[in-house]
Amino acid sequence: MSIEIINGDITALEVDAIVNAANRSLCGGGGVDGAIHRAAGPELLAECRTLGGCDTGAAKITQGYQLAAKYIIHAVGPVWYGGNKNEEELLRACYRACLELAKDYQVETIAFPAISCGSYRFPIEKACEIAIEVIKDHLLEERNLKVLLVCFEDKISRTYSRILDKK
Ligand code: AR6
Repeated sequence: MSIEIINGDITALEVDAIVNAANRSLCGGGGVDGAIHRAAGPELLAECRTLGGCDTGAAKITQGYQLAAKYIIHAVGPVWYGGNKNEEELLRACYRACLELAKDYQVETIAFPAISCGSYRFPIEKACEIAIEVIKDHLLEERNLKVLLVCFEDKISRTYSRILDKK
């Protein structure tokens, strides 16, 4: 099964699609969202403005503009409020929505940041487990898809490695 953990900046990857950890406005922000908008250039914001925002747990796709990636899949993860606001299911839905879009657009390689693990404060262990569970499930049907889990923090790459080794 093709899941690879890599460290570094998602904006530099030569893949078919990178995923953005966006907010509901889809109009940019900090963290990985800010980095992607800076690297892709202003045409990205122009396209995002036509999309009418995005619900939490859902995703929308745009072109990659100045990125090497052909597409950007903008996913809106949940803010962690303590666990009683359906956060885990929303994060699951978010990963599923990205993978469905990837399928619709014939994406062969997709790179994910750790959605909701920064400003949105999702517990890292839980978020990594959800990501791997949903991706593994999807890979049972989409055997040719290659998935990169891109880590900007050591703690996240260590957590992914541990979970992947265990399963
Ligand atoms: N490449 C890969 N991963 C990165 C990069 C990068 N260039 N930069 C940061 N990360 P966050 P969220 C990691 O806060 O929690 C934004 O303002 C980062 O270390 O970017 O889903 C949006 O507009 C962390 O592990 O996203 C929203 O308002 C992970 O990406 C809000 O933040 C996610 O951190 C979304 O919050």
